[in-house]
Amino acid sequence: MRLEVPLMLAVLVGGAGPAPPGTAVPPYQAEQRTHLPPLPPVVTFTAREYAFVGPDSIESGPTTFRLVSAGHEQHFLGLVRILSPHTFDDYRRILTLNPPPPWVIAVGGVGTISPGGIAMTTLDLEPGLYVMLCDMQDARGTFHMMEGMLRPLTVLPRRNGAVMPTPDVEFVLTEFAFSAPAKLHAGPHIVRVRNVGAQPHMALVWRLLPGASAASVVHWMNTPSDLSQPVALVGGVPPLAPGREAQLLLHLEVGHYLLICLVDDDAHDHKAHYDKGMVSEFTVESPVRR
Ligand SMILES: [Cu+2]
Repeated sequence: MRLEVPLMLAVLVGGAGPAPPGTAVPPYQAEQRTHLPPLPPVVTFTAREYAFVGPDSIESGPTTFRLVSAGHEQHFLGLVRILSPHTFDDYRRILTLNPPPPWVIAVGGVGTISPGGIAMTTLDLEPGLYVMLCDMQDARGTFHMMEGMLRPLTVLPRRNGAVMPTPDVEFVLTEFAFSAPAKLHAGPHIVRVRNVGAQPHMALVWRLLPGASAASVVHWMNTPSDLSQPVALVGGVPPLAPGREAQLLLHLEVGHYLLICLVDDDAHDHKAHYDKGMVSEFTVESPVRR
């Protein structure tokens, strides 16, 4: 499945940033400046085997991370903050530590997308050092982050002045459940995703292929020999530390979807959160009213 850029965001991409001196300001930009608070800038990262292509630094404040999958494998963009005085090299040394030390804070990112897909998440980031990573595995079982999909991102002290857009939907994450609407209308949505629990959680969005259900997806997840992927991956929010939030920009088509959390319960038995209840189905219906 390919996500189209919502109309609102298409306008935003075209209108982001000030015009160079001496050039005419398009009418919609002038209108945005006088009547609306600035929307978050959109920063594009392209994922391929095995690298993220995109800027090394961004301004602080609300920013929309747009992940474009240009490869032939599934990728995501996980984002963690590294607290000072720790460095990127410090993080490399503890990459496989589970759970990570307290100076590593999961701040979300853009959830896994199928090859050719595009997904977007808006995050309000404080200045500091961050790391982007993808820990999907290749056909030999090697994590993508060991093959190049691991790089620092600096969030500068200078703020971009943007404000978070007003969401129309909310997904709330806790141990071990999603609180989310059972039905949504097709089309663009801004979803506020909040972790109110005591553990990190994620909210990946998977579209169920015909015949699949939450139960059949969990069975597939727990059966490594089953290679029938019954879902299309349309993004979502990778792990978010307790108390953090993100905004998901979804352009939903009619169909059946799952929210799923793949985090392990490291505080207890190391079982996956989806095995403890963090899998939730929702239906997307046509917005046409009869
Ligand atoms: Cu969880």
